[in-house]
Amino acid sequence: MEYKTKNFFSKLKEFLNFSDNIVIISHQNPDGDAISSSLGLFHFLKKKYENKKINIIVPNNFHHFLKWLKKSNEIIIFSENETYSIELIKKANLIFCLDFNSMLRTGDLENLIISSKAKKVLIDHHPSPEIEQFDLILSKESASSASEVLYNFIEILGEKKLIDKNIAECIFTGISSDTNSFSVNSNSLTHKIVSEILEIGVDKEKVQKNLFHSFSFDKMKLTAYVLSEKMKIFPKYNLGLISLSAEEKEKFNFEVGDSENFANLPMSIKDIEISAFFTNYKDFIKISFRSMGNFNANLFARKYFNGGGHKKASGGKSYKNMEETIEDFLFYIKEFLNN
Ligand SMILES: [Mn+2]
Repeated sequence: MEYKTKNFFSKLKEFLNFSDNIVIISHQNPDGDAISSSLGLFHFLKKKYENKKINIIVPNNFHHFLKWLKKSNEIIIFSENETYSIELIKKANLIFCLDFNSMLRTGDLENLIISSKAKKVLIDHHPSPEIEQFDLILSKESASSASEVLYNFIEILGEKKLIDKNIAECIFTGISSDTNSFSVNSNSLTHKIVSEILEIGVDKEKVQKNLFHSFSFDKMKLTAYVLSEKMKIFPKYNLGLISLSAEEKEKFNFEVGDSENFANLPMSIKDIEISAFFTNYKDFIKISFRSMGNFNANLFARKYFNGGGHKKASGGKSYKNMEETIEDFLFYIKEFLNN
C-alpha cells in the first residue's frame, strides 16, 4: 500500500516555512536504513535551508559499521544525552520520522514525540502506518527502504538537482542495507533510482565494504560458532533457526549489530525458505523472522509474537525462556502453515 497525504507538497512547504527548529528521528536499534535515511534527509535540509536548526536524534546507539557515514558523529543518541534531546524536541516545530510506522518503535522517545506540538512528517516503507500519529505521510510499502522513499520525497519537492555525493551515498547505503546488498526487496524502480544515484558518483565498493565486510575478528568467530553449533534445520517446514544466549554473546565480546544478518544465515541452505533468529535482549527474547516465497513473516510475527514488520522480514518478542520460546515457535509454525 502507498499512503500519501492529500496536498502533501503544499502542506509540507507550509510546515517548512514556519519551522526553524527541525528534528529528524528514527527507530530504536537504528539499522543501516534508519541511519542512512535520517542522514540523507539531514544533508538535504541543511543544503536547502541554511538557516534552520536541524538535528537527528535516535533512541539508542548504532553499530560502528555505520559510523563512517559523513556527519554520523553529529547524530544525538537519546539514551546518552537525555536532557539535551528533550530540550531539542521541546523546541522543535517540525519532526521528521524516518523508517518506522508507529511511535511505538521509537522506544523511550515515544511519549516525548507524541506529546510534542511539532508537526510530524513520516517518510517510510513499512506496511500499515499509524495514520493518526502523523500530520503528513509519505509511505510506500513497495519501496526497498526509507532511503528509497527519501529519494521520492526529494523528487516530489522538485529538488533532485540538490542530490550531491553525500546525499547519494546515504540513499545508496540505506537501499543496499535494507535489501541485503540487492538480494531481496528491490524492484526495477529501486534499481532505476540506484542507477541515477551512482551517476552522481557514489563509491559503491567503499559502501559495500563498510556495510558487509567490516567484521571484527570476534564477530567472525561468533558467526562460525552459530553456524556450526547453533543452527537447526527442519526440512519438513523448509525452516532453519539459530539461537544465541546472553552468555554466548559475552564469550565473543558481543557488540550491538554483531548478530545483524544472523536471521538470514539459514536461508543460504538449499530449500530453506523460512528462518528465525532468537537472542536474549534486555528482559525478553528478541526474535527476527525472514522468509522467501509465500510465508508472511509480518502476519506471523503479529499473530504470535507481539511484533510485525515486512512480509519477508519481521521481528517479535517473547517473555518466556529460550527453550520454551523455540518450542512455542515450532508449534505456531505448524499451526500457521496448516492454515
Ligand atoms: Mn527500512
